[in-house]
Amino acid sequence: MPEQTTNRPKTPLLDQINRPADLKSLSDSQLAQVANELRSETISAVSTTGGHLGAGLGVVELTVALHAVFDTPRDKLVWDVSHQCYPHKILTERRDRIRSLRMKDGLSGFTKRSESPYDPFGAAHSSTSISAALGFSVARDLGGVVPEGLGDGIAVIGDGSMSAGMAFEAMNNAGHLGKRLFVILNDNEMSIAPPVGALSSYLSRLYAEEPFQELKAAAKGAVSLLPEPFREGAKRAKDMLKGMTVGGTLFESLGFSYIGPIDGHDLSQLLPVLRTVKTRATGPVLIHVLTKKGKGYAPAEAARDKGHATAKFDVVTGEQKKTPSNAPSYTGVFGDELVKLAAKDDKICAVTAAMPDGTGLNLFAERYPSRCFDVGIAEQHGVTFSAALAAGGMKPFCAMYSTFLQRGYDQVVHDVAIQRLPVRFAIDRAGLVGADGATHAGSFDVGFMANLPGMVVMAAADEAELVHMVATAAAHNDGPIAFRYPRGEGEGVEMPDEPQVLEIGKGRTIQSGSRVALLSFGTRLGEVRKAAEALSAKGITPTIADARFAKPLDREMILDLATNHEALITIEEGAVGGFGSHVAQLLADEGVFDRGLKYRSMVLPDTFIDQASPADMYKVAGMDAAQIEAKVLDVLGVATIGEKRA
Ligand SMILES: Cc1ncc(C[n+]2csc(CCOP(=O)(O)OP(=O)(O)O)c2C)c(N)n1
Repeated sequence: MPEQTTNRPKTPLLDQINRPADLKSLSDSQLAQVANELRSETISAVSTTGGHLGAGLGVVELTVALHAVFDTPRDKLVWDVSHQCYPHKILTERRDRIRSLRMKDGLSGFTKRSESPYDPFGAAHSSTSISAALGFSVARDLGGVVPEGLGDGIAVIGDGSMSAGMAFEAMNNAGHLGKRLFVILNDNEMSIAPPVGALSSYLSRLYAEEPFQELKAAAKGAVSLLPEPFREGAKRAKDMLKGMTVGGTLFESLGFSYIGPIDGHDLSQLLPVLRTVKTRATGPVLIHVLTKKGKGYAPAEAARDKGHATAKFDVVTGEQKKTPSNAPSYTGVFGDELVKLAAKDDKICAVTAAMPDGTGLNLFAERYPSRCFDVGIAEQHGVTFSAALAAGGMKPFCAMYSTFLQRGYDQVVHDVAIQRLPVRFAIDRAGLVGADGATHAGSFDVGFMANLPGMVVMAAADEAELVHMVATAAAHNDGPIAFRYPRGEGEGVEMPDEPQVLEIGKGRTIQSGSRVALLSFGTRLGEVRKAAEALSAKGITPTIADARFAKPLDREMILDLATNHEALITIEEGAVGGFGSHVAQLLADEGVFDRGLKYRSMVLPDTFIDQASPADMYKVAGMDAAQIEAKVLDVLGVATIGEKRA
């Protein structure tokens, strides 16, 4: 683990805090000092690991206040998305490992139940925290038993994540159940990109309106939750209440008591409010906290994304240490190609769910703002919206990460596939993604897309192939079509002058050989080529084919490979149930196994692989060049013969 001890910030008080209980004996001013030191420690740690910086810096005071007032891990503190959990990890017995964040065998960049009892619920996808906190509250009331005990359910959720349907489903249910539950709305007016939509404007209005003056009128609202001195009119209380909106908010209509907005960087506001609600609340309470993403670190505050995600960086200058790239990123290639096609076809439009930069649609949004839709963190809506755009004669590209598309699966089935609507799914972050770990791995999309009748499923083997697939998707009007491509940079191949519309369901032969055929689907092709080179040196020249399509399969090519080789091995960056399973089904149906073909399918193992570099993760998965080579030797019995001779 890279341990750099120089340039560490001085943190005398934080050094005495090993667990949240240690905060209980500190005065409020000492807690403020802990918060300052915690901020420095977070910046220092992330400078050596990279990761989510801005969100954590925005909740430093909130983290200290929550841990000082509530009794974790008995009280269940659930961080939404949990990309803001680094300060929480530092306070909850993990400071000694904080510089291993997101690395192989290190701490996860998200909360994780298996990592600590202080992480009662794992996350990484957004908008689950209110459901989870409510579940804990109900389990407590029903007599559920867990080792740390069951106290209060507390959800901390960002304004971006609050815009998702699931958060409102949970609010609706919580308001109905009326159980004691705390929802902290961490409103920093940022998602990854600036937040979009009506909810965001609504939240801004909540604090842009005239300060609330009439204490009397507030009496029946949240003020009844405040401690006596507040109601008696202590000056501070009055000042606080002046800025608060009480009564009549959307949240109150949903059955929550609403308190706020309060300054989330001011412990003298956070601590009394949290202490009060802890003492007095009987039902669901929403505390609206205003924070600044990236707070307290100028380079993060100044960044376009407020330091949402960063590479390792120099703490003094804020300069990120990025390795120069040799090839364009797949995301960029997709974004560029779509812009080019849209110039020639005004029916092409694009949909992203809060990831304009991550999906490369920022380029499209700049050029064709009226045809680009950031729907917020709302994958379900994004898919159905795309379906109706297609039904309305448009050519929508619904660009989502594989892992987030999972959220919109029923919509893919029910709204897109059953109605045979030509939505083009651009599936980014296919396969193992590295530091974000299992929650972000794009492992399942081939399985869940290719089993749908009428869905065309492609995977790009390199960036030139991706160009062709974008064009193929644009030209495909008969039904839905999906193409997947990984995170990161391409192979550095020559780019085509003109994109080619591929024939649906046709693969391509890369090299002809004998005995064994390696049938690749997606970007493992590079490793397959390396394996083939190593095998050539051993006198084995495999045939290599790029399937291009998992649905429909190139039956002719696959059956031909099966007939003319002793062994056939498929390889893909996905879980069981994907491309290889479809090939196996074809071979079984055609009776190929009856004739003795040796068939192997290389897929991700039946485990969730923890974070590491993508290369390390593929090694764990058994899918790098050396492992492909070993598989070939094994299936041909070469290793066994070698062993027998020895
Ligand atoms: C379902 C889902 N879609 C997309 C994302 C990607 N994502 C991670 S954080 C984030 C922004 C969250 O914004 P907000 O809740 O306001 O938190 P902040 O980062 O501003 O603290 C997004 C879109 C995700 N984690 N989950």
